[in-house]
This record gives sequence, structure tokens and C-alpha cells, in this order.
Amino acid sequence: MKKKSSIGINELYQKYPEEADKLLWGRESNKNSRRGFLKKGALMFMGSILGGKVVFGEHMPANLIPAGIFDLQDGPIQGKHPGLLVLNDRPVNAETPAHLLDDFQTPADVLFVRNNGIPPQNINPQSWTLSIEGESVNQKKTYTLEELKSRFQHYSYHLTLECGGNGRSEFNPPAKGNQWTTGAVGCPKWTGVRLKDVLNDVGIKSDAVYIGYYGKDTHLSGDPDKVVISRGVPISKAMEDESLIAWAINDEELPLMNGNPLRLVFGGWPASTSGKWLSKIVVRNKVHDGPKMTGYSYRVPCKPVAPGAKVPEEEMCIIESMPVKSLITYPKSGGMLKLGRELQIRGKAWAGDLLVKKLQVSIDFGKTWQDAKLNPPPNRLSWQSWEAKVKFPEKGYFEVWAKATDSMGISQPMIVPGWNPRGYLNNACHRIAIRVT
Ligand SMILES: Nc1nc2c(c(=O)[nH]1)N[C@H]1C(S)=C(S)[C@@H](COP(=O)(O)O)O[C@H]1N2
Ligand SMILES: [Mo]
Repeated sequence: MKKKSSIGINELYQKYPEEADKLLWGRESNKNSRRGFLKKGALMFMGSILGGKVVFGEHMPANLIPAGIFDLQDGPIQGKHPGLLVLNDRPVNAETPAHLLDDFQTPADVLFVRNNGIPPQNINPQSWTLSIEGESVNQKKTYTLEELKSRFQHYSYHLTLECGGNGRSEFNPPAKGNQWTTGAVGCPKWTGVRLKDVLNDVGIKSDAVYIGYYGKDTHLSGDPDKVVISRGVPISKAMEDESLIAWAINDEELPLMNGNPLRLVFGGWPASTSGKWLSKIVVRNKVHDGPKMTGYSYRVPCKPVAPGAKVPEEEMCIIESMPVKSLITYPKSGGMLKLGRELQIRGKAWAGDLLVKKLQVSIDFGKTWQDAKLNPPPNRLSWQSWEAKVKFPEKGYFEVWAKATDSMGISQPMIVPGWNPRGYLNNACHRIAIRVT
């Protein structure tokens, strides 16, 4: 059975109406009764939640959810925006519709969630520790969260976090896994300490080639000894200025679902490298080999293959920097516009370790392109905002397409690129529908 705390109020009422009433109203009711027999105390308690006396409370049927409760809810996922699209609820996976990514700094409650296991319960930041160990450290060292915050300088960076499988739903033949459309991406401001400062404080050996992370989430099987996911990055990426051990998003503590109280953030690389609920980092003298680091996980064929091809394991390569990509975040797809009026368009563009140097839009399915105004990023590895104005020549159905080009001159493809067995790295152009009337 599902944990009740992990389901929404509607589902709770459908599955456990009596218990739900008890939870909400503070005492038991009878399925067919009204709430009239509830004690005054329960009604007053409910009133305090709803912001006023429930005037005709005694007439309200039992097992009916007060409508005002919905306004108080933060959606089906703890601490997250109700507009997220839930792809899976065990483990929790939810993506962000493009129009909710219009802020330059992605709000914490809007950032997508990709869990491979079950987030830890009852987190106590006071007793949280991070250990640095592995064959390539001189000596294991453990820091409390407080020590990390007090002993090292704090840095904030806008860092783009994108799941390697973002866009997977478009591959054909289909790839198994979360069927992300466009929303497994975001770019909040992250605050923490530099991973390199901590690694230098511990002292790493000259044979170090990779780091790997371990988090406090638990395996879906319930086996406490089974590691959910343990990935990492080469030591060169770990030692970059922007590689953070972070405890804050947009100056607030991390949402539980995004790794509270501590996580890694490697901007521009598959977000699977950014370990959540971080409790241990290992410094390795070889490529890290934790769960989901090997085999077909987060790897693509080293050389392009035909769609549906069987690829031997040894011909799969680890994904590093993510490819150039963009989103149209305003307007929302499906809007209408009066003929003759100009349409304001806005969006974001990012390119892994690189800069985006050009953003173009098209209203004729890519036949012609018009340059958008592209803004510089506030720091390396941040996405960039862009805006454009377009005019439509006549009434009818149009699509607006956006195409970004990186500093190496590589552009987004207009259709789904490079099929691969697990459906990673789809950076095809984003498009929205507009009806001109
Ligand atoms: N401990 C832990 N870290 C993790 C994961 C996880 O399941 N457990 N998922 C990874 C994957 S695959 C992605 S895409 C990102 C998602 O980060 P977010 O949920 O904060 O958006 O976290 C990564 N870090
Ligand atoms: Mo991911």
C-alpha cells in the first residue's frame, strides 16, 4: 500500500474516506452522515484552517472535501507547484510545463523532480554530515552541514539542471523510462560551497580521476543496503569554480524533492550527476562505477546508430556536456492572436558547457528564420533569456519554432536527432501553436 503522506487529497478521499475525514476534521465521521454530529471543536479547528468559521458546517456531508482546502494545497507533490506534470508517483517524477519556466530564475517549487528512489524521511539538518572518502583521498574527512557553511566561502551561481532523458517521449522506436516532453529542465540560483574547496581541504591524491556521490534516498525495493543511484563526474569537472555543494535555491533551503538539505550541482551536465540528499563523495582513481554509471545508463552510442539498432555495451559512451537547446516560455502554446497584431515571444536557451551565441525563430516551419534578441548569461553554465517579436501574414494556424546555436556553431536540429537505446539528448527545436483570427 502507498504511504498516505505521498498521495494527494483527492486520492486520499477516494481510497480512505473515513481516515481522510478523521485527518481533516480531527474525528471520525460516518460515511452516510452529515458532519452535524462532529463536536464544535472539530468545526472550529476546520474554521481555523479555512480562515473563518464554517458557517453551515453542520449541513456539510461527510466525506466531502471543503473546496477551500484546494487553495491551500501545494499540488500532489510535497512542496511543489500544482501545475507540474506528474509522470510517475513512485518514484516521484514530474516535469515543468514550458510556460512555467518564464522566470529567469526558476522558482524552487516549479523545478522538475526526478527521483530514482524514495526521498529520506525526517531530515535533521543539525545532524546531517558529508564524508569525503575513496581511494584517492589522503584521509577520510567528515563535515557537518554547519561546518561546511562556516568553514568555506559561499558562492551563488545560476546553473542549468537538465535531465539527460529530457525529450525522451519523442524517440521512435520509443525508449523505456520517464516519458519527459520538454520540462525536465530549470535554472535556479544555487548557493553553496565549491566542491573544489572542500576536496582541496581534504587533500586528494594525484591519481584522482573521478568523483562519485552517495545520497540518503532509499531503494524502491525497501532494501536499506541497496544504493539507488551513485554517479559522478571527472575530476576536471569537479574542480571547476561553478561545481557546487549546494544547500539553497534562490536563497531558500532546497525543497525536499530537490535534495534537501544538501546536493551537488554540475551545471550543463546531465542532472543525474547532481546527487541529491548528499551524504558521501568518493574520490576515485578510475571512472566511478556506482549504480547507473555503467552499462546503458546515461550513455549514448559513441558513434551514431540507426533507430532501433542493438548497440554492444562497449560501444556506449558516458554523456558529459549537454547539447544546445531552447524553450519558448511565453506565450503558452495554443494561444490566439488578432491578425495585424505583433506577438511578443520569450524563452530560454542553454548549451551545456558552452555559450549560446544565436537564437532564431521561425513561423514558416523553418523555411526562414529571424534573429531574436539573446541576452548574455549572468555566469558560466546558466541559461540565457531571449525575446522576439513576430507578425503573421494572414489568418490561420501557425507554429512558432525556436532554434539556438552554440559558440561552436552547432544548432538544434528541427526533428528528433540521434536515436539511442535509452532515449537521451533529444534537443530538437521547441515549437508552440498560435491561431491567428
Ligand atoms: N540521491 C539522488 N540523487 C539524484 C537522483 C536520485 O534519484 N537520487 N536523481 C538524479 C537525476 S536522474 C536527475 S535528472 C536529477 C534531478 O534533480 P531534481 O529532482 O532536483 O530536478 O537528480 C539526480 N540526483
Ligand atoms: Mo535524470
